[in-house]
Amino acid sequence: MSTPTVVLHDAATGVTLTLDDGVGVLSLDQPDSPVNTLNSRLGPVFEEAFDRVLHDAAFTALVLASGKADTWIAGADIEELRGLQRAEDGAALARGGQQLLARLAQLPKPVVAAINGAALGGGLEVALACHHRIAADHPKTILALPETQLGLLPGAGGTQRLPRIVGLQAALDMILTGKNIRARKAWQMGLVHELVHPAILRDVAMRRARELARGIAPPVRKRRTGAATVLLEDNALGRMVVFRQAREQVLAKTRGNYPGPLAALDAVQRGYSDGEAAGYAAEAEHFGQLAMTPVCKQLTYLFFAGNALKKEEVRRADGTPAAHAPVRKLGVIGAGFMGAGITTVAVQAGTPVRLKDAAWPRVAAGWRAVREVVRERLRRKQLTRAQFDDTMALVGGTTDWRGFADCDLVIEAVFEDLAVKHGVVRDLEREAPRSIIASNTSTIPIRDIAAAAAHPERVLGMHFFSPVHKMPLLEVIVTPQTSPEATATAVAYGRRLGKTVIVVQDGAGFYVNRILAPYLNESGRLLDEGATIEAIDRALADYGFPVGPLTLLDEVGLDIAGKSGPIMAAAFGERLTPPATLTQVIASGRLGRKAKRGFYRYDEQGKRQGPDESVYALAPHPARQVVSADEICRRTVYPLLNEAVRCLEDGIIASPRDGDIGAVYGIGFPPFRGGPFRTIDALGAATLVRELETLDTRFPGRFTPAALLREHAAGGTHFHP
Ligand code: 3H9
Repeated sequence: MSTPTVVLHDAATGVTLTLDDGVGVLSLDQPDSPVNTLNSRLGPVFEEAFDRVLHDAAFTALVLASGKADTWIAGADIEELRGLQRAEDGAALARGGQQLLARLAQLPKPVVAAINGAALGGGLEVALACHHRIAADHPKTILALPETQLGLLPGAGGTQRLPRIVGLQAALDMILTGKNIRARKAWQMGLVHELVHPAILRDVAMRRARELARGIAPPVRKRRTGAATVLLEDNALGRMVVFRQAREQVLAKTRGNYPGPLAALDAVQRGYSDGEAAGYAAEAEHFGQLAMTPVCKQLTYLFFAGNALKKEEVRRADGTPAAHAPVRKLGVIGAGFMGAGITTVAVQAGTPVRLKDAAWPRVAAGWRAVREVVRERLRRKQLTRAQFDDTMALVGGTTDWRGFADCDLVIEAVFEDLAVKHGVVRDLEREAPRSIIASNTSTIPIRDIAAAAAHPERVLGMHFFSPVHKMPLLEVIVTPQTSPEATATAVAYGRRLGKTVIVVQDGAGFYVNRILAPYLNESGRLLDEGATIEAIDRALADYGFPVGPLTLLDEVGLDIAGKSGPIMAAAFGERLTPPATLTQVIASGRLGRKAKRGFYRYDEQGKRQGPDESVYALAPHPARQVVSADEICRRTVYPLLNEAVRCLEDGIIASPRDGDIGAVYGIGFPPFRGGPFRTIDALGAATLVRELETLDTRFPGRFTPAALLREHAAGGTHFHP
């Protein structure tokens, strides 16, 4: 066996072509980057490598590999896409990518992709152009076309190649949702031909390349297609049905706010109706146009803002980074909905948890709630049976303080009552003397809770959102006394749980609930004034929220939401005082979905029926009238934006970026708008001030523009440079 010889190496791009016993290995290991991305410098280097393989008879086949441990190729360099100035440039970039991959696909020698990690966007498009795909069976191997999540569409042939490989419906599902496909699923759906242990990926890829070069057919798993799929996908009429349904689903889901999926659908359809060349042309045209849209700009902003936040260090007053301690064992007090949710994400991250409640039946209910979520992952084959058992073995239930002495962090999720929380703090300082004490309160100021502590420097808030295993945000709330080390530990641990963490200063409602308060209150006032439940929810879902505010209240639970009203009113007076109907609805005993009675009616199974019109009898004016969607959005969203600025002004949030991320990840503020501060920048601070002043004239006291907003309006400046 000969030793591999390096035929080409380009240090700037990290591309190396070696020749190993007749097989070329083209590997990418981008310097100074944790991932491989596709940038414009790569094109000419790849071209040169393809030429060598094509013209040099010593190469009988080619293997494409990544030099990174966990990613194959993470797609086009988003930073470079952000720099595109004109739609024509975007379209040209896409055409360039298509042509390069067409060359790869047309190489007359077999090309094998050895996929050992994330193959995303343009990365997956490279793999799709290869003749044979082998994936490492590892959790880090994910395949996806996430471009629509960035406001784009796959621009390097993905809309044309994927349907022909996995079938139309499976391809549309991937392209329109951008969802991640794990290695095993990719193999089952025919997206990759083989699945192998990561340790032998390279060897199998080399062997397969040699066999293919000798004309030996590889073992191929045949994609199973049911009769219904054949009926729908193998003829023009069936495909028309598929495209129509997909379009309806996209419109129902995006409400027309995201142009990417519709453009992708058009490109796929053109490929079928007018031929592949037309499909490729449509793909490139759309790519260029989408890259220029505000939606794309906001979504890419969120991508980079989220990444920057992930890496930000907690600093001491002198500017030096604060060290964080490892959380080797976690205590959770209170096995209710939130306590069980926190336990779930902690054990899934491998942390042993002591879960304490006052009585065994409550502990057992908490344990069952954890098991339910973990078992769902087993059912979906995201965990093996052994992993499931290992995860559940990390949950230790208790009704006393045994096992707390060596906890590094304890999160309390007990009843929202200050006296009860004080008792917990005192007990914890005795029983878990070296632990950081975190409260999951959503309403009580942390400094009030810390007042009972002998060591307030170890007390902070960790505000998780419900359901904990699904909601991506964590607010870490600090008081002036919280030590930077305690903060750093809570932040690092939150990140380990997979959460996006913002650090906020203490204050009623912290950040997320504070900006939510005027939004929810105003929807209640609109109800008082005669707007219908559907009109309010529809207007704000159309604006881009995942659900309308009254649906949100039903989902969260009216009792839970009702708790913050008096606290916000006490802290901020008239501006954030809840309106009559909200208070009445809560007082009438409606708890929302969990009690099958709220703003909506629910059947016995808890399935939502129509709005509950008997709510109107609780309003000061029971008669209903038409209120325009525009009025509803201005009344609810503008005070939310104004309150976000007040939070910045008051130092609750550290930056507009944190305010944007907190709102998008915490309450589902429409991502395509980039967050409250990006929305203000797009609207113009001066316009918002004018709008708020008009509203303030109609409803004195609730819409007074924040001073900082006025400053930006006067200076014509933006929150984001
Ligand atoms: C596309 O492909 C268009 C094509 O169809 C058509 C072309 C013609 N670009 O997230 P991490 C950086 S559109 C630039 O912390 P993880 C990231 O910013 C693209 N930078 O790691 C960060 O930088 P820094 C479609 C990128 O392990 C660092 O890498 N692709 C890109 O948690 C580490 O990232 C996507 O949308 C990129 N494409 O997750 C995939 N990818 O250290 C986006 C990563 O300076 N990427 N970076 O802050 C991801 O989803 C995750 O980064 C990934 C790794 C799963 C890969």
